[in-house]
Amino acid sequence: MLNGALIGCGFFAVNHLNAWRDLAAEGRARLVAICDRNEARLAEIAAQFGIARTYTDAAEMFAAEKLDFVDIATTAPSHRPLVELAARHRIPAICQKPFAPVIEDARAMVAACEAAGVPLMVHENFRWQSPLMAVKQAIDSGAIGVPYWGRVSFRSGYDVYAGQPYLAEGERFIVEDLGVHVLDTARFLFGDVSRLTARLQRVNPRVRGEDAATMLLAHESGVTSVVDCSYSSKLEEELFPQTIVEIDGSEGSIRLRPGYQLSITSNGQTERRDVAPDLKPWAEKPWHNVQESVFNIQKHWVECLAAGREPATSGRDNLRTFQLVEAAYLSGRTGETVSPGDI
Ligand code: NAD
Ligand code: 89Y
Repeated sequence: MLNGALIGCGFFAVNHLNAWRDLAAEGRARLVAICDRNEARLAEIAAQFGIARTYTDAAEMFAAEKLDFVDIATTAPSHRPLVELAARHRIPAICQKPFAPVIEDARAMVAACEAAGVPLMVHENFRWQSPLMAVKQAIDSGAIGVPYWGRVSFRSGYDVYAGQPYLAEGERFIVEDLGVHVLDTARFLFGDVSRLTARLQRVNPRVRGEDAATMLLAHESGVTSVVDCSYSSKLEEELFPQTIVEIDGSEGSIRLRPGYQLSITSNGQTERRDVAPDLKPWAEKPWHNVQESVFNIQKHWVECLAAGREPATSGRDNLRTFQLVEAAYLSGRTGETVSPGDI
């Protein structure tokens, strides 16, 4: 059983706490301490999850606790100081997305953890959603031959600002917050990207940053993909937080449709499957897809720590997804096509 601590007990951290509780029940890892600089919130979460050791200061917690890992679930501006603090204490760290406000901070965190010899994983959980893992398995099975085209799409009108008011306030919004997941999913499915072109739009006047993005990606594998996301889509059927996927290959096609319906067409035959995620006892629709992926990524972290393996979404890996985010903002500003590798 690994002993961990959680820093940041806000809106999304409740999912981490529930997933850690499930992993503790499996005898894998448990939270022994939590930290939040908001005392009232800290007390509320401590009572809800029965965690006795609480701190308002992360440095005090590192000094007092004997930890196998730390899970950082604060928003991006605090990630670098907290990850560097963990590195100074030689404690393996998970860091929520977006990894950092700018790529220089992300590179500094990766360097600090490498210098300290400690694992670092970004909580980039969308590729741990079971429907998206089923799509990846379908590609890897060879059923559609060689993929040459894809679309990874997330379009919604869900009121994300109610739970996460800071999303409406930043200069950057949808690419940094949500597009990062969709771009990472495109990398997961089709591999690294050599060229990216983006068009960014702000549709909702109450939001400061862009709330719609359309991106065209040239993957090194030869796949051309379209990655699009929007929080200004007033649809007949609200799909939050589903990612819709279309893939065409030399011998067939894959479609992940609304309602988690997967179809794989191969040599003229179509196999249809319901790949809806599990509804964990603590999960709540429509978030259950994301909530299941939180459990999956935390379990992956525990397995990687035990085996001394690099996590799939290590800090180093996430730098390549971060380059896509920066490339999208650069392309959106200049209208030019950008090579993410040059960023
Ligand atoms: P939040 O503002 O509700 O919670 C953040 C908490 O961290 C607050 O309670 C705050 O007091 C605390 N905090 C901040 N700095 C701290 C510090 N230095 N020391 C101790 N406590 C500190 O934010 P949230 O909505 O829970 O989002 C947290 C992160 O989770 C964001 O980066 C967000 O993008 C991410 N998120 C991820 C997903 C996902 O699917 N991966 C979904 C939603 C949110
Ligand atoms: O913050 C975002 C995330 O990571 O997933 C969905 C979200 O909560 C709102 O865009």
